[in-house]
Amino acid sequence: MQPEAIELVPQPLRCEPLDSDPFVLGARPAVLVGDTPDELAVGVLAADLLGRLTGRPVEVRGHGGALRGEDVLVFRLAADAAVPAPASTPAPDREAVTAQSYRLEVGPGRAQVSAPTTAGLVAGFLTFKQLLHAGADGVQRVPAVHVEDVPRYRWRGLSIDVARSFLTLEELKVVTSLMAQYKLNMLHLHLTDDQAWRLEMPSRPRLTREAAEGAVAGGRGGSLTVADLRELTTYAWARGVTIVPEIDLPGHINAALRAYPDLNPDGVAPPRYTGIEVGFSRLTAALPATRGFIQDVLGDMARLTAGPYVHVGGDEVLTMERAEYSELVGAAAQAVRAGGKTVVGWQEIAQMPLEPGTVVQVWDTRPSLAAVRDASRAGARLLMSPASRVYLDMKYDASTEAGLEWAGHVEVRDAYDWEPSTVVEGADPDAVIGVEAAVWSETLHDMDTLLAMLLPRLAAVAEVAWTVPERRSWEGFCARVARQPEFWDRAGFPWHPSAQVEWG
Ligand code: TNX
Repeated sequence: MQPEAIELVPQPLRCEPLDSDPFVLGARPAVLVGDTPDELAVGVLAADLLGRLTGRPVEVRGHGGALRGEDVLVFRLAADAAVPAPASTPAPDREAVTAQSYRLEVGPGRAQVSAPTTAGLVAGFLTFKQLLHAGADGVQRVPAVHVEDVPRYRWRGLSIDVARSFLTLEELKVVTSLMAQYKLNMLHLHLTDDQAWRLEMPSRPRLTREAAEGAVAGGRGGSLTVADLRELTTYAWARGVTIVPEIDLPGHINAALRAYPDLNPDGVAPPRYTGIEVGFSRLTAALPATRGFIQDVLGDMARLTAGPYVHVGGDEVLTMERAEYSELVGAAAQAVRAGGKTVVGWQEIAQMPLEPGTVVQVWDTRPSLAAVRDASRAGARLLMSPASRVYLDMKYDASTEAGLEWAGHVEVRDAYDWEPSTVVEGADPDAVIGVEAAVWSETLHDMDTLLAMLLPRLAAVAEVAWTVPERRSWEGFCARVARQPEFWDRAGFPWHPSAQVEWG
């Protein structure tokens, strides 16, 4: 029997079609797992998805629990299943990346995912799911295959701006499962901006009481409760995704200035802002209320987030001297560290002294990046989000209805054909922690518009972040991504039929 073409996005490290019969998702599939709660969680996720595909409930049992005639999907948590990190993985992340690796072995009657961690098991299952296609007879099959896979970068992110226009908890879950489909593992939530404050802060209840309903004109208001964040965190965890919350300061802060008038030099709350200009609002270091505010909200944020990172923003403060900027961002960073978390900030924070390990998110490649280069040599990590490549709120071309154009048009090939380690000239390649796409919502006010901006470009960025350079090619990506609309259409996701890809 002719081995079928294996079309995966992102492309795995190694993938060998086997010359045997496929795995058939027949009348009696079952999921078998080891006896840890984590394995059970992955098993339940898998059984749920397979159950939806087959229209019948799928049982989860222990490893010895297969019944005769069942087609089994087996999950095995095992240290010896680890696939070593590739040579192009930055040295500090070798271990973290290996922990996300998996092996997948598919043949008739049995498919097995083995991995050293739950995150690896989830990644392996999502590969299995991508390989599952319905034949002309309507039966779902996975070709016989052996996959050994490990990501290049530990941080494969998507940043979502819920501040300019809100997304509900349920919508954020949809985004999270789409991320997981492409093995993206960091969901960055831009929770605050001039227009609104979107997350309940226990120490500062006025933020969401007074400033949650704002939005860009035409956008949506709303906010997440602490319980919502907890629910999203669990949902994301089960799919291998960690949440990175951002509280943006000392600029992009008009919403907070409205809720707490004592943050304004004249003590007067400014009006609601619904425009799309940036850089006009600011905290003021000399005011007595400012320090306490920073400590309260970043202390809350460090406590509320389950993941290891808190993003403090720091971008586009156009009206502040460097000393005051350093004082305010320094206070934010200190509050994050006091809460036991690692600081992330936009590239502007590289102009001040940083603790080693701080993550600097590169977004604007027009100005000199000498300060970012120097920070990387002094121990900062770099997260690559060059706007001209991965700002997925940029129009594909002049005919795209929604979207901005300040960083140019970003076609699928632009999002695909670039190398993260050369974005910042002279930076230490070992400093690169990963890649993150971003969607800003000034012009994206509903899920359908957002999804058509993400698809197919999110798949392109995911491959940049996951796949080693020697396994990547634009032609290869085109051939593989052309099969993805099957999933998008089944989920009812709108997508952009870019003319750069020959859709099957
Ligand atoms: C730049 S990226 C911004 C955002 C805008 C975005 C629009 C960054 C750190 N700041 O405030 O929403 O451009 O593309």
